[in-house]
Parts: sequence; structure tokens; C-alpha cells
Amino acid sequence: MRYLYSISQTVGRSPRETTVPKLLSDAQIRAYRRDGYLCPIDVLSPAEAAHYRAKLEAAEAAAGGSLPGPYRHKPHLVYTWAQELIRRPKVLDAVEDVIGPDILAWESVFFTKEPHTEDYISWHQDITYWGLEAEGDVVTAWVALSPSTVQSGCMRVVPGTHLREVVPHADTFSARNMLSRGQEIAVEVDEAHAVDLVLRPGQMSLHHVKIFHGSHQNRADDRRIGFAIRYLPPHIHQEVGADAATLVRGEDRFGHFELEPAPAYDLAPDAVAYHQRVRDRRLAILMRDAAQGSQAPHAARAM
Ligand SMILES: O=C(O)CCC(=O)C(=O)O
Repeated sequence: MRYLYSISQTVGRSPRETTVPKLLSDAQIRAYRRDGYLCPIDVLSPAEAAHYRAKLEAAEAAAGGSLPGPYRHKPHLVYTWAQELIRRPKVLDAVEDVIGPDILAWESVFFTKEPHTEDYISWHQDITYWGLEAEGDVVTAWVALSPSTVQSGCMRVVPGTHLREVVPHADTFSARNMLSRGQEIAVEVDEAHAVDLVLRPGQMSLHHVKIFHGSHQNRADDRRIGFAIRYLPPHIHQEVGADAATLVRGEDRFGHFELEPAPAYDLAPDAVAYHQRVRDRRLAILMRDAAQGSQAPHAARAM
């Protein structure tokens, strides 16, 4: 018998124990705890990854070339295939091995970099503006739907930095920065120790909500498409305002988040209206304290 889940999750509650991890080995779970990331993990076959990429690209084509900005966030609330993607068994098995059996999907977002473009992601810690309690066990599953390589601008992390406090960030609102505020870490980042998270389509990485991470421009001929799904255990609090999440496994015994419905079909009107409400509230949380007038060009970008 051994504990799989972190202290923060078990304090004040009955400790959860298990003998058998669902997908990861003991060594992988230890590595995640130590380094703040794990990569690569096989979660989809190449054919399944191609299937989801085709679904995304059909949605983009139907919308005139690119996914409308708002639907890049929480597309699982409006597209049935994205709802399916946040519930893929192997993704959830790996997530369960690091955060426990009760799992909420708090956010999903496409990070798509077109070939030979200047978009990049500055060094940041995810937790900075999310309003979630800082010590929480929040993990991102970043699923590659196209090759994510050094050349295409794969994600980079600095191992071990998830153990640091949340460091100061500066909002740059830089036009080619894919983050909502162009936020970047305002202390020195030890880039010499950064690790490239290279993934084939159908593989994913896991990263902790406090790890230093970012990525360079896409210098390859193909698009770099990553679907980032943010998962948390239901005991985590949103500290800023009313918020919503989708229960994807287990149960929610806490009720801190409004539980989101799945869309009946793609772009069902009630789902579109619900998505808008949830997104407006989320934007108010994420953009609180942002400089006046600075939100417009970035609100459609990554949160
Ligand atoms: O897609 C990337 O390169 C970075 C993604 C990211 O910042 C995130 O998932 O938190």
C-alpha cells in the first residue's frame, strides 16, 4: 500500500490509497512529483490523433478558416468531439495517477501555431491569474494532434520549478505572445536547464500548474496543434468568482464549481449560449486587474 496523491489533497480528508496505478509506473509518478512534468505518454493511436485533428480542421473550415476565438477555449462545451477528447480513458488514467480518482476538467484550449509564424508563449506559471488556490494539485494534459518538435516550437519546461512559490509576472500584451495578457515571468529563468517536451501526434505531456514553461515559434512546415486540458480534484477552490467545470471521472463531493453540461450536438444553440456565459465569467476572473483597454486583441488568445 502506498499513497499516490499529494499531501495537499489528503489533509483533512480520508487518505486515498491504492495499490495499482491506472497507467503510470511508480517511477513515472515519482518523476512527476519531483520534476513537475512527465513526457511523453501514449494516449491516442496515430489514427485517433488524425481523427481529432480532422474534426478540428473541419470545424475551422466551417468557421471560415480558423476556430472562432471564443471556441478555442472550452471547445468541449460546444463540440462533441472535444467533449470526447477531455474524457479519453488513457488521458484520465494518467491524470488519476497524479491527482486522484475524482476529476474535474476546468479548462480546455487549443494552442495552435501555424507553420513559419511568429507566435510564441513566454515563460510563465499557469496558476498566476487563474484564481485557483495556489497549493492545489492542478495538472495540464497537453495532447499533441500534430508533431510537436523543437523545430515546430514544442513546449519547454524548467524541471523542479513547480516547487517554487508563484513568482512575479509582468503583463506585456505583446502581439505575438499567445497568452491572454502576454504575461511573462519577471525573475530570471534558468533556460540552460529547460527541457523540450517533444511529442508525436497522439502522445501527451503532463505539467504542474506552477512549473515554469513556454515555447518558441513554429519554424516547421506543418501546424503545431496541442490540446491542453486542465484537470483538478474537486476539493480545489476558485478564490475569485463563480466558476464552472466538467466532471469527467468519479464524484464531486464539494460543489465548488458549477458542473457543466455536455453539448447534445456540435454548436447546439443552448450549448453555445451556455459556453458564452461560462466564458464571460472566466474572462472576468482571468483579466481582473488587467490594464484598461488592453483586453481586446488578447481575449481570443490562450488563457
Ligand atoms: O502550447 C504551448 O507551447 C504552451 C502551452 C501552455 O502554456 C500551457 O498549456 O499551459
